[in-house]
Amino acid sequence: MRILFLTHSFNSLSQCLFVELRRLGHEVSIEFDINDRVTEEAVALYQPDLVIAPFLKRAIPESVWRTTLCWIVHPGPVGDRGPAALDWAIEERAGEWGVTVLQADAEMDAGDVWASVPFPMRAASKSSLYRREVTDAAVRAVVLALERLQNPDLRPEPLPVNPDGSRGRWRPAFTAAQREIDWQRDDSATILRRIRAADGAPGVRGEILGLPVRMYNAWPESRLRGEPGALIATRDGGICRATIDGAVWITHLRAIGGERGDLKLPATQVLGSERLAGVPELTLEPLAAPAGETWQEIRGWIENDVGYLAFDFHNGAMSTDQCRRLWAAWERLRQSPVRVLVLLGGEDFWSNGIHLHRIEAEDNAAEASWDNIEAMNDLTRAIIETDDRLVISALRGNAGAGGVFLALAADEVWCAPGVVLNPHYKNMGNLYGSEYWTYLLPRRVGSEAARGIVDNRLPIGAAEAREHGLVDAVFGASATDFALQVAGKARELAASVDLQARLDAKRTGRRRDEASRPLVAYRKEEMRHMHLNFFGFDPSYHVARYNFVHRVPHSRTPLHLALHRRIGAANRTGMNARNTP
Ligand code: COA
Ligand code: THG
Repeated sequence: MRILFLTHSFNSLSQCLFVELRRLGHEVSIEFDINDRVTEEAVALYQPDLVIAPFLKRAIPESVWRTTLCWIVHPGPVGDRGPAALDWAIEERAGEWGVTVLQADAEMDAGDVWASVPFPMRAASKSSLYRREVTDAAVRAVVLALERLQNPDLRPEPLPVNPDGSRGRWRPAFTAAQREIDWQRDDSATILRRIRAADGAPGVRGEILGLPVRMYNAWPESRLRGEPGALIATRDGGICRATIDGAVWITHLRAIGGERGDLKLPATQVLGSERLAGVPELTLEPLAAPAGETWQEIRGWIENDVGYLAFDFHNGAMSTDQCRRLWAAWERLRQSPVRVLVLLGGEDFWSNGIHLHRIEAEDNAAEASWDNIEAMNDLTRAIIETDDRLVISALRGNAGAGGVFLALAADEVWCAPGVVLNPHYKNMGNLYGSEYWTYLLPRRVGSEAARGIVDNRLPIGAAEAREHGLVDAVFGASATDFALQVAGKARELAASVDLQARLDAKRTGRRRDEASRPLVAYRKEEMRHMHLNFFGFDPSYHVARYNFVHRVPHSRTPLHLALHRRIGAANRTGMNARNTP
């Protein structure tokens, strides 16, 4: 089928659906929801069999849904309606939730139901649920709906009508007052729930040490105590705030009304050292198991002769200091005698490369970008040059840009089934990219495929990545199942009789590569390009970064996504756009 995605942005859910539908043989083109006229134009150009709205905040115009079948992917069970479905599910402590594919009509989210897939709720933030459970269920629901569409005997079900004639249950957006926290009254569980229901956006408003802020990314703390509302500790940029029955960690804040008001930054950076004077920094040794529940960004451990390093950086973004800390943890882990090391990344993201928000907050963004890339490169090199251990990257979540190449620095890359990779930099203002990608990508896929991957700028699903040789193995029924199986497979590797032979071969291979072209030469050449991107005349990267971190709405759909606009252009010039990426 010819499917048009009408979407607010090409977010993780739309990307996952995109790779899965293309895998099923459908052609998918994308149009950002800019205004009704542009939407009508896209539909006229492409004449899709079906419009799918994976992530849409506005109404599809009647001119479109009357003439073309349109499906809304709603992150709620059958009957649930409105713009804040997950916020309500978290706040009301739903035990089970779901994703429903509804047909768009005049009344928002009240159209006939094509499919619905349930999932068990987890104590996690809205964005984490969205990226994992909701995305998995959305793919399954759309696939079910497509099966139903192929079968003329199966038609969609209308929503049940209420006694007053309305359909389903409409629930409005949350107000700021509904999200408010009373630190003298609310217990830790309530506070966690409030912040999680508002995470990644819009955050919970409040005041900390006199500064009006929005709070993000909260984690339980089971040991520290203090006066309710007081800040009792800091750690790696996060703050620990006492509650009436314990304490919680809050890792990120946005200052309200500040000069750089809408940047989401580590809490301690937003509050500043003056306000935080007297609050102790409670560092944690990354390889020591923490006592009780707490927040720890980098955690390493050894189990069954395998060393593991998990790094759960918020949104997968890795600032200069986070890269340095991770590198230090890596070196610590290397001091142990284990011969298999597994890089686990985070639960939601493996890594998304340099930290664009932190860079944006610096006075000299070009210098900050340069430093961050150098730190990513140092870390990547340390992994590539680890020639006495077998290194595995195990991707439980998505990776983008430099984060993908960091993963490719390992000897083997394993991937959970729903993972989406974006192994390219060009979407960020035509960045050339570093992290030794010019060594690591052709080494895996060959130079021609490498060029295709970076030029196409499209997301790549786990299965396709496996076919390209970008990753070595995809297994497990889900990300959770994958994580369970990783331990078993790593343990097998550590116990395998040919481990020593593999390590010998690795060392020989690395020496051969180094002799043919040293790593430093790759880095130097990449950084020559990066210098132009950061310090040169063309400001594209700085503009793209500004738009990204400030969430500037799209004003057009890029042509690499809008197939229909390429076809339009090709028809006019007599070219065949479908075959020209
Ligand atoms: N630096 C800082 N923040 C980043 C980031 C990065 N490299 N990558 C992602 N984020 C943040 C986003 O700002 C967003 O923040 P918020 O929700 O807390 O406001 C959050 O991660 C999620 O990203 P978003 O695009 O909203 O949702 P998604 O998970 O559905 O989409 C991607 C994922 C990969 C499409 C998208 O995050 C992306 O393009 N990232 C940029 C990758 C990049 O260019 N990295 C650096 C270049 S070297
Ligand atoms: N039919 C048509 N178009 C649609 C839907 C539909 N477009 C997408 C939509 N479903 C997805 N669901 C919603 C439901 C409600 C709202 C937005 C998307 C909503 N928006 C508020 C507004 O527009 O004023 C803003 C809410 C907010 O603050 O976030 O109420 O079924 N044709």
